[in-house]
Amino acid sequence: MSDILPQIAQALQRGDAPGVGAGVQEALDQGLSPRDILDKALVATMAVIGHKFKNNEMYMPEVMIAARAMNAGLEILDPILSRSGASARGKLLLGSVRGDLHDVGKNMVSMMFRGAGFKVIDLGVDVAEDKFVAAVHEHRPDVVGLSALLTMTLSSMETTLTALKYAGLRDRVVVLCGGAPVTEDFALRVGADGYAPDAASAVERALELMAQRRGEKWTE
Ligand code: B12
Repeated sequence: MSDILPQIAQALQRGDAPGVGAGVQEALDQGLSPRDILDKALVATMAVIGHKFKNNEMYMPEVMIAARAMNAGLEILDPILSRSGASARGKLLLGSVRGDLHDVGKNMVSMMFRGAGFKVIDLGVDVAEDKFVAAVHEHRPDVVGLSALLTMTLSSMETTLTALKYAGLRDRVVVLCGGAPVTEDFALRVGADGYAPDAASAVERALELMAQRRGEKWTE
């Protein structure tokens, strides 16, 4: 097997979006699995970038450009990983909460849910509480997914849940929280139904919680 995965990793570290795109396409053409490309090249390298950012070996503009390159890779994998013949299994409304501009993890969550047959409405980043409320009114989702990557924006998760409660919508939806600083404890404390540590387990958790809500046990 060629060394295409390290090449993608290098392009991602350089923030070379066309390079990441071409590399991902090349890896697919070579028959590598989309899951391996995602996990072994893209997600693993974002973790390295996160480490460098933390240690001041990479700075904001570089990380921003790398995130853009990561999203370019995700865009190519998206139609493959989210391809599904299943009719809509449910509807997910998703967004990064107010004050939070991180979207790479959220985009992966979107992709996994679409792959599992969900219809996904993605409100983007820095989504204010009233926007979530209006969108729940409009789209009537089964699940609302809140993403936060900053300790500082964890409070926006809480205020979003409060806003849903005051709008009389809280009991109509399953609310799932996620993002690096989020824990199950925190999610339950602020009134969400649950938490998932990553995009793949988020789908399982959502299905479980949806089944509980219907008072039935999920079997699959
Ligand atoms: C990329 C990045 C940025 C980019 C974002 C670009 C973009 N388009 O997303 C830029 C450069 C803009 C940025 C800016 C900032 N960042 Co930043 N950033 C990162 C970095 C390096 C990677 C994040 C990422 O993409 N991870 C990869 C994805 C795949 O992982 P993930 O997001 O965790 O998502 C997974 C799970 O968490 C989960 N998940 C995510 N969302 C959801 C939602 C649901 C519903 C569920 C169930 C699951 C789920 O599933 C995902 C996939 O498995 C992290 C470091 C890190 N280690 O996380 C710092 C980090 C998050 N940033 C940090 C900081 C401090 C900032 C800034 C404040 C810096 C500054 N001084 O201004 C600003 C704030 C901007 C803002 N208002 O949001 C800190 C946060 C510290 C903290 N705990 O508060 C971190 C941890 C870096 C650090 N160690 O210091 N950042």
